[in-house]
Amino acid sequence: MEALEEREIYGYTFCDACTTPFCGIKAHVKEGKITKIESWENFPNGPLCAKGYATLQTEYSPARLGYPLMRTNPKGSPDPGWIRISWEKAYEIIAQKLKEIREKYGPESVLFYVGDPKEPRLAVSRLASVFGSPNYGTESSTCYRAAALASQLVFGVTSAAMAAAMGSISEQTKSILIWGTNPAWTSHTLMPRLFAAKSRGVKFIVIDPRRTPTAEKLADIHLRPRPGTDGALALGMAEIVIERGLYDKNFVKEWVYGFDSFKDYVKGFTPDKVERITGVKATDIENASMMYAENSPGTLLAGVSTLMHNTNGVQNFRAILSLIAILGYFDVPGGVAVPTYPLLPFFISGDMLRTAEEMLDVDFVKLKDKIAMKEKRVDREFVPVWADLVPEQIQMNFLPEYVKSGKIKAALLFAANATMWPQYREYQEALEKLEFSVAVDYFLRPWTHNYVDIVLPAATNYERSEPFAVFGRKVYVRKPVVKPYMEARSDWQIVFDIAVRLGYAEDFWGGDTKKAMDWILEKAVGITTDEVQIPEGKVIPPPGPEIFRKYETGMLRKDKEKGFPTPTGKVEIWSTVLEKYGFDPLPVYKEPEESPVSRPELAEKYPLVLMTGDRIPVFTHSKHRELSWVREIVPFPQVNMNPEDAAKRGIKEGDLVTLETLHGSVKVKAHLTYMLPEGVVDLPHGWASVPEANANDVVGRLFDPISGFPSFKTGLCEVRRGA
Ligand SMILES: Nc1nc2c(c(=O)[nH]1)N[C@H]1C(S)=C(S)[C@@H](COP(=O)(O)OP(=O)(O)OC[C@H]3O[C@@H](n4cnc5c(=O)[nH]c(N)nc54)[C@H](O)[C@@H]3O)O[C@H]1N2
Ligand SMILES: Nc1nc2c(c(=O)[nH]1)N[C@H]1C(S)=C(S)[C@@H](COP(=O)(O)OP(=O)(O)OC[C@H]3O[C@@H](n4cnc5c(=O)[nH]c(N)nc54)[C@H](O)[C@@H]3O)O[C@H]1N2
Ligand SMILES: [Mo]
Repeated sequence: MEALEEREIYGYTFCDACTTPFCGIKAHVKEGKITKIESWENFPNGPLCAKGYATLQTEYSPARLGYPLMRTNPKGSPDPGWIRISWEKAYEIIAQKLKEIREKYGPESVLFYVGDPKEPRLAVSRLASVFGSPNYGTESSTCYRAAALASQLVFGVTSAAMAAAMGSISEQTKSILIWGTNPAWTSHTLMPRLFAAKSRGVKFIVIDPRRTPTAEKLADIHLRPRPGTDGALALGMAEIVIERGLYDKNFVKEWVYGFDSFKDYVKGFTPDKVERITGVKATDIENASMMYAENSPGTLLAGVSTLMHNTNGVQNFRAILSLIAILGYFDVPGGVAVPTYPLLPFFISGDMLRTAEEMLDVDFVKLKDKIAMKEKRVDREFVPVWADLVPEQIQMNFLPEYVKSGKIKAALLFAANATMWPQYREYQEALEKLEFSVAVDYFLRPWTHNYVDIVLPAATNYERSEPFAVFGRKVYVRKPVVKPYMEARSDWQIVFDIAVRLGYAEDFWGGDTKKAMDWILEKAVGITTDEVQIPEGKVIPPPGPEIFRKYETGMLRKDKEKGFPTPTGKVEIWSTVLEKYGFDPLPVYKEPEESPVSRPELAEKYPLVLMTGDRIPVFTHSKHRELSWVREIVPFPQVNMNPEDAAKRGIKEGDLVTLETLHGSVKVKAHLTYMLPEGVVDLPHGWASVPEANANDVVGRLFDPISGFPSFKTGLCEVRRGA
């Protein structure tokens, strides 16, 4: 009896403040209301942070969307004239419109999209496939996936990027290169592992222009390059390592394709030359390279989105991965290791790919169907490498072009924020031009929803059960902790309901989302959700011990041959794939399209280098601004700048300033801090709710031609006092 009472009092769910199911929440529930939340004990991730606790304010926010809304004024009107409609009416309109548009323009003219909140992804991706549209996209068009693409090009698998994102650290690790990431503020649950490594004597090299808490607490050596020059720095480190004979000669001889050309190329990146490019002292580059090579094995923890936020991102990251490769740090104990038995592996055409969500199941999203439809992808003419190597999603950055050319006519948008893109007004216009669009969210967000036809209310992480969570070899499920707010429904349920009305009942388990989750789990690990206890979770024992150097035993290739799943079977520092597409096959360094070096005349007017979107600890992107528990901590938008730069411009702490680039301007307060080096400023993103401070007004639409990623981190700007 006691146990039963316990279950009535506590509910367990995954926090959704970040992206995927991340930390665990234990909710105290009384008479159907949550009275208090705390960390779920023994959950693999935690404890809860300020954002996590603030999810309780989301739950009970009076601003939440409670029922479906439909516009009554035409698009373009300042007021959409929202009226309440029933779910039945909403579904009827959606199904009818989608059928009409499919009839008229073909199924590929409908875009399916999920933003950074990743929980709806599997369901939405499946619906796109069943509907017959390969045009399913996500926010990964600016995040993680380009680093995974770089890893595919070098190693044939995405896993090096995944390892670099999650931190592949073990007892054998002797050095850690933290490159372009600040986990103290963005992945706090990693910090205990990093501090433990530090106390074991592991050496830390941090590469970040800013003096972050991560660098201050951990770095033995902190290099502060000009943003976007990381490729040159990696090539310079490779030059030192090769010149001094510190690389892994056996590995290179046996497994690296293009080493001689690479060796010749890096000769142009001597420490002095790299100092001139990056601004990092030659001796510091030498010391860092020696430390990383001599404390072997080393691993990598990298800003897998940040480092890609410039026009040469894929090649820069390939240069970093090439350094890892020649040092022999790939897939060795303590190095950048690939998990041997990922719970839900993602096998396709010989590559062991793994998506950001860990739980993406190939069959569930019908990846084969997407590949069969790939000629109908709208991104092919813009980013052919991405279109061929990223089978599960299209590149979203060219949405304005897709709509202008008439290829995309309608959109189903889950957790979308139109202002996350550079020059976001063009994306708002694109949405406005569509014949039909639907958005699903917790809140009415005018900056996105003013441009769509119907808005549907999503149930929160306290109110839904889908999806389950996977950590390593552990599976967790949850049950709704409380009833949904008003008429809100879970994202998965909304997808399934729409699918049933489109005539896909059979493909969507008659609308039963639990049966769908059971199907995935059963197929992957032979259990159903009912077999996973709450809160204990379920360990699925691995079939054997971890195996390293999998390329030696044929474990990386579908044909079971030794080697890597690349065209040459080797680590491709010289990429035969890029060569085929007409790109430089070596990981060449190119200046950002707008930099003091590439555009000196522009730098005269805009002398400061601009990074946008360095994360704020208490917000995730555009979220949480409405929650007083965290908004009190960071109440208004500000630009962070070095006090010397400020003094030259007569700017004092708290002054209202205008930050201007070639592409636009914003008005924010100045915060003076030695965290920033001289000549570099940092403008946080996500202030959609303060329109005159939206970072994506000042970022230009300049893209990496391989991945299509925007240059969020490498602009040129000027800051002046006053509005
Ligand atoms: N200038 C600049 N721009 C950037 C970046 C940068 O560094 N600089 N970073 C880029 C990166 S890496 C990323 S990942 C993107 C992120 O950008 P987005 O993907 O746009 O993420 P959010 O701003 O969090 O928007 C999420 C929306 O989903 C809603 N939502 C939250 N949870 C749920 C849910 O479970 N279901 C539903 N239906 N809705 C939900 C929220 O209310 C919000 O409106 O921004 C990119 N944009
Ligand atoms: N609190 C919070 N946490 C988050 C998020 C959030 O919005 N808020 N967003 C989540 C998401 S989607 C993402 S993608 C991750 C991002 O995770 P991180 O990459 O850790 O996020 P950033 O704060 O952008 O940190 C990047 C660091 O790189 C530095 N940097 C910027 N440009 C360059 C460059 O060109 N070269 C080098 N070497 N360094 C550079 C910045 O100074 C900054 O300290 O965070 C996730 N976690
Ligand atoms: Mo991201």
